[in-house]
Amino acid sequence: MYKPSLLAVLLWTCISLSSFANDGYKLWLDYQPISDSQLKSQVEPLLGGVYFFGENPTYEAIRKELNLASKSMLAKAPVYTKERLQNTKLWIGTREQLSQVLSLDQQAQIKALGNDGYWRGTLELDGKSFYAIVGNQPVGVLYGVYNWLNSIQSNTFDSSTELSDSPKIKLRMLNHWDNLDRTVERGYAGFSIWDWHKLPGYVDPRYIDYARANASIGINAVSLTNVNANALILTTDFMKKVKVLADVFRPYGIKVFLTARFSAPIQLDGLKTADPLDPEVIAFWKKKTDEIYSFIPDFGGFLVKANSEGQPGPHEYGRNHAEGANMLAEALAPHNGVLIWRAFVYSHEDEVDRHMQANNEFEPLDGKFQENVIIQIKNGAIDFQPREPVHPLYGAINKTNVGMEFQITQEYLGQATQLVYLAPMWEEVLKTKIYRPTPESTVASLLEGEGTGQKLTLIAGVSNIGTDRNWTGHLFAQSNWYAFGRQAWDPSLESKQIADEWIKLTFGTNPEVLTKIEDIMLSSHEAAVDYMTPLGLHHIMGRSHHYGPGPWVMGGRADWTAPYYHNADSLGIGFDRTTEGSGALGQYAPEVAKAWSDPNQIPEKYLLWFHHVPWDFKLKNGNTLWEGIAYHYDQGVKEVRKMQETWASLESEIDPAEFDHVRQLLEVQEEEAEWWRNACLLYFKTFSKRPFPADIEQPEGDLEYYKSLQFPNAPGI
Ligand code: BDP
Repeated sequence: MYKPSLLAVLLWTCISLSSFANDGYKLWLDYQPISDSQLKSQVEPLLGGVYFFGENPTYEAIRKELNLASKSMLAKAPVYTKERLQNTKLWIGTREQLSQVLSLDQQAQIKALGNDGYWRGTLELDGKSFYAIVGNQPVGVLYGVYNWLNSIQSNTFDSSTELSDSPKIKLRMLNHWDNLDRTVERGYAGFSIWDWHKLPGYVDPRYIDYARANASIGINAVSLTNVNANALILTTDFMKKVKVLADVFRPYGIKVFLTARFSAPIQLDGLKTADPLDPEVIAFWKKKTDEIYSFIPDFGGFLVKANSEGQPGPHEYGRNHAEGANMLAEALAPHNGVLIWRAFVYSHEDEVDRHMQANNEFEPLDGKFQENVIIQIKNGAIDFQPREPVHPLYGAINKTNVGMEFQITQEYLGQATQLVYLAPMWEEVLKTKIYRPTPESTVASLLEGEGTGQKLTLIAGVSNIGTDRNWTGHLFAQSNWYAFGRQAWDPSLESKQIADEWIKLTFGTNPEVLTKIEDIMLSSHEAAVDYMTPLGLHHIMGRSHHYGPGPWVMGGRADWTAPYYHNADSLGIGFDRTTEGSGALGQYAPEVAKAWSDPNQIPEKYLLWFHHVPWDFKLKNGNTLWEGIAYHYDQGVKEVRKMQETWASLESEIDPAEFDHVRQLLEVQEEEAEWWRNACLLYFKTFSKRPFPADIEQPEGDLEYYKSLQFPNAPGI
């Protein structure tokens, strides 16, 4: 008789345990078995009689999703019926397809929801009731189905309640900063998921899972390549590869965009110039664009970074951004394509405060861009800092389409080792009052086109996705992808509500787990700001890789050094952007400029962003500025320890693999938070020459040691 050795038994145990472990691959689409009997009694009959009104590739995608969900939630496949009335319970179709069974009122209500909207609820016909998921277009139906599945997973589904929703923003877009060699600029989750070498022949199933994940949260556009662009993506060989991705994404309602390198006419066709007014250049882009559309008839358009950080652009030829953008927009217009032009434009040759340069470039051009151009503006004027006041370009231009650029990848927010839930930061930006173009305007209302009538609306996020098994490196970084999609769909959503949704989908519906994880997530951003850049400090990260603290970073171009931003000296610290300083505050609406010009009135979180303040300046709570800085750094570390404790208390409730993954990373985060606190406080003390408050954990270590640290393997450069 075969007797297994101890080793074999151990191995087997490991294998079977690991097959239960959750590696995070399924994201928030990990359809758990339904344990609640009441919920099951509602869902089971519906999936036992599904009827589709018609056929198309998106319905095929829905069918695949229902198969997956049903097998996992109910341990059986759904039953699809061919006859509308017999044995059917769940109806899926468009408003037009269901027009015979919807009342005129219902049809009008659904029509008003637009292309991507959906309605779900119960319909009565011939004394029988049916649950229906209806959209104006198949993609709206898809969103409705995902919303329905989401409600089942979070145990909120109730067939007697009608529900409808539609997005407030037209383009909800991921910007990948993926290079053609599969490295990812500012990528902390492995390599690019676009396997250019194996495309077009091999379609990695991951592309489909990526599309499912995006569609489930309403993302409907992706730019595949880095904004620091490589012209080769525009060659015919690459178009064939991109076409395959576009074909995979189409049923999921996702359009593909590419980044266009402004000098491509020179690099690809050997032209002598890339001058946007040159007839040969114009002809090049027209031909190139027509060729792309011959492969991808619904190609979204181009995303362009020009004349910034060394990228080529119209300035080389004495042309402005509008001339550059409009030339490309004209090539796209006959195909209904969109040209997204980034406002992240600054130059070290310009002596003016970097904060002001984008406004200086773009305000005079307001109204001069073609209708199919969107100016994509980062949330703040410097660069995705842990906390950044809103970009003054919002509201300053209002005769041009504007769109938001957030950064989901955590370049400045802990990269792959830190748990930082970003939705509260985005919510803060979206809700900021900007008073232009109307006295009520907020960033969100402007993005939605209120007050400007802007039709082409956009919220983009720089992707945090890579080849890591769990897609985003840190399990909790998945919540940022999720939250981005939700906020882009509806910028008025609260970050707490989104956290709730994600937690239920990821960890289940146990209320204790929910409350604890919510605490961790909702405190995480403020904690990171505290231990990195409190009170409006900014851009004091390590050189180039931006990993860890580097308030001492000097040398090279001034606007890439830390002292350019913190200006610490024996008197005080901060960047004076008042009229006595750079004057950047004058670029905001007068209401904002006035309130923020006074160091005693400005919200303290932005104090050092706009003011150079003496070390003994009195904060609202009576502490001096120096004490306040020290308390914030200390508080940040304490918050991370609290997060660790809360997580530890959840051990019995969380999948062991997930639990341990997060536990280990929180340990790293604690060390990194301490490092930030120690290094920054020791460094700033060399200027303030004041003691640390006695009741904080005293910063340890030697400043010279912190300065000497090198990270040649830091990812994402
Ligand atoms: C900065 C990044 C850099 C990007 C740049 C951009 O450090 O890698 O190329 O933004 O947005 O945050 O273009």
